[in-house]
Amino acid sequence: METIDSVKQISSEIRNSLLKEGASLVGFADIRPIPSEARQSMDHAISIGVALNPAIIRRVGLNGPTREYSYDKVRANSLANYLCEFGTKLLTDRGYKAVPLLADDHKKVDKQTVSAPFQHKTAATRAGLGWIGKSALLVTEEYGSALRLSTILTDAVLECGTPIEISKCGECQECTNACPAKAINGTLWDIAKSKEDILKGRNHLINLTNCSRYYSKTNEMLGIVAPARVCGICIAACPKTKRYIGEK
Ligand code: B12
Repeated sequence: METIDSVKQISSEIRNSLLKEGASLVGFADIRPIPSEARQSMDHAISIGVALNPAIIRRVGLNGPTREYSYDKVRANSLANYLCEFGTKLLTDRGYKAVPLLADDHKKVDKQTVSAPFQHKTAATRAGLGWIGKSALLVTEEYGSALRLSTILTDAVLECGTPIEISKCGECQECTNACPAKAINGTLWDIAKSKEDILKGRNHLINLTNCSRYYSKTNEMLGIVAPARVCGICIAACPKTKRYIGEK
């Protein structure tokens, strides 16, 4: 039986270990509002964020998609995957169940709905790490959207953050105006829509066809192949990202 002290202790041990191993952000989430099948019957999640290289993101803001960003995406995914497996072992060594959901989980994406079985951004907002921006990306105070995410689902009781359910984008339209594909509608994230149907929650924010078409065309010209395909213009345009990369 967990006591408040034991929950605090394991949470701080896991957080500190992940930060020491290279995580940029770590949060604990109560994910019980998500359908049980999607969360594999686990009640909690650990959200892990790995920041992208600020100089590389600055150049995406100036030049659009680049090969160097595709390499940095692979680098950040690889660290996020390592941290995910490292954290999973910390939990299973203590007798808890833990399921690692890796950063590069594109193979699990349903082609019809263009969605994974569980969304990393859901764990992140539930952990209180940030909100969903007009870009449909997670926006954090510390790194803006310049983060790759991985998630650990677990039955361990953890000291959970306060979920963020309201967008803090306000009147800002920087990502909407920057997107060359006109894929961003410019509307505020409405969690009621996401709760009703997560696809509806995303589709009121972005147009996937426009996003994918632009990214496929530019990546082909640059010789970038899946799974390293990138755009990143909406990441670079966010004022919170700009603060992180030293542009504001
Ligand atoms: C399929 C996919 C795509 C597709 C579709 C994008 C989409 N938004 O669905 C395409 C190919 C277009 C794409 C593009 C990009 N992607 Co992508 N993609 C994924 C993937 C593999 C699955 C996403 C998914 O399931 N979509 C279904 C929709 C419904 O969910 P969602 O939009 O991802 O998340 C919603 C829920 O989390 C919900 N939500 C949030 N909080 C809560 C709370 C509650 C209670 C509920 C009910 C719901 C809820 O709101 C979110 C917004 O719609 C994820 C990895 C993953 N497993 O999460 C990466 C992921 C979302 N992509 C990512 C990135 C960075 C990109 C790109 C910038 C590409 C690039 N590398 O340059 C672009 C940006 C496009 C954009 N503006 O959204 C990152 C996002 C990181 C971040 N900071 O937010 C992820 C998480 C990968 C990672 N490991 O870091 N992607």
